[in-house]
Amino acid sequence: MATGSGRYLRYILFAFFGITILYFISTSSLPSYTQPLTEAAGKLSWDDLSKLHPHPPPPPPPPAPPSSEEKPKTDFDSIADAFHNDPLRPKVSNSDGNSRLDITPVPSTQLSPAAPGERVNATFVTLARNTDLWEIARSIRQVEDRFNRNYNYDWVFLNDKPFDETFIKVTTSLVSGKTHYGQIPTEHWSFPSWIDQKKAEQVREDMRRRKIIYGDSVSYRHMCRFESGFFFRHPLLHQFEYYWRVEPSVELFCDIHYDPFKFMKDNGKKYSFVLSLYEYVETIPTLWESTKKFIKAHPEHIHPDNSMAFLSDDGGDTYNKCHFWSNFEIGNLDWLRSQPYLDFFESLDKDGGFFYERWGDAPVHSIAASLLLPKDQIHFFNDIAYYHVPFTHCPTGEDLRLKLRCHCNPSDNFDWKGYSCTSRYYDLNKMRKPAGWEGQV
Ligand SMILES: Nc1nc2c(ncn2[C@@H]2O[C@H](COP(=O)(O)OP(=O)(O)O)[C@@H](O)[C@H]2O)c(=O)[nH]1
Ligand SMILES: [Mg+2]
Repeated sequence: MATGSGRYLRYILFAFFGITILYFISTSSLPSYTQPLTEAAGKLSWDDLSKLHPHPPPPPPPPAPPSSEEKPKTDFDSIADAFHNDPLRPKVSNSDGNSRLDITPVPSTQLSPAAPGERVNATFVTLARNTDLWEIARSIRQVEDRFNRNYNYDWVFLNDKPFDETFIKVTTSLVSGKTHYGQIPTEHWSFPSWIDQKKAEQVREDMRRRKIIYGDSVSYRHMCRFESGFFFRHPLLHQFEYYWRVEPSVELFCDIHYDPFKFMKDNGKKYSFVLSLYEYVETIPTLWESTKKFIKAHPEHIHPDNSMAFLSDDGGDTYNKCHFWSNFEIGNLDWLRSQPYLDFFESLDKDGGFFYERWGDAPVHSIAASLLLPKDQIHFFNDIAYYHVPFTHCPTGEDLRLKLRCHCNPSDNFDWKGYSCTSRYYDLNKMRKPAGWEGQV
């Protein structure tokens, strides 16, 4: 019996001892949880918490005043505080009903404040396939970061097929202006009735054997013809006066510190370029013959102050193959829609060289600009630094490059190299080349 009651007493002592330890553990850990929760919750009131929590705990004691030894707040702390206190940040609950903070910052809908001042009636324009999505995404991001995030111009996308949902979703998210998506009508992307299909096929086969770049491609020819004669007639472009063409995988290396559309309009410019070079002669053997035929048929369209000296070294007898590289261009749509340009395109189109050879839109636009426009309506943008494989335009002049935060290597600049026609453009316009050009020849 004595042994039995002793054992009983031991059980009671053990139980008492265990309960006491548990009490100390639980009470000593409580304050360190409640304190940070109220700080971190910021604008979350206890009323809010009680709505989230079915059985709210009692309100915690007020926080102790900071001691004099408390560490002063660093900048990082105040950034973190501002972040935690952001009233726009969503406060969410765990599946168990406990409140917690979502630590993912909320994206802002406003990328950057818009630059003050008027906008021109202008748009970016891109011809692309759905498969070009990630390459055009890179280009858009560069154009937006360097310029358009502050100007919010629209962007027109054109395709010979319908754009898919992903293309539309991603590009819409990248462009700060409005986006428009259009399908090209079949008659602007097909063989015209007067083209001999057999002859065109033989040409492609011959060019394939001679390994001429894109020589065997039907779609590339439709693309060149469309860019030469039809993109500016697409209904989505009717409302605009200026366009800026952007291709997939291009790069912009410097900040654009003003609105090039406004520059074009204010200065009466109709066409502009950043790179120029010689065309691959195998793709245009009879383009100049066709051009001469047009000059004869429409002398009234040739401007007296033209840039024939850019195209020809013998007063127009032969073509030197110089052209502005049209994967970048900022231009006036009304000029392309004007009678002189339309007559020029129609005359070339009837001769069939888009299919019987492989005429590119770059020499077509360049010949038109050089013959139909006065010299002072063509502009060279030295300050827009640009890359399209394989050529770079990196502004000449260190001062300019530093001010514009350029990241191109000046030694990559193509402007003054032997295969560029930009020196010729400077000479015929009697322009002084930028300081330092001799070092880049
Ligand atoms: N929708 C569509 N766009 C095309 C097609 N072929 C080329 N493009 C676009 O036309 C432009 C020029 O084509 P690209 O491949 O860059 O030619 P490159 O710069 O001459 O080598 C780019 O904007 C392409 O996305 C095509 O078959 N369909
Ligand atoms: Mg390209």
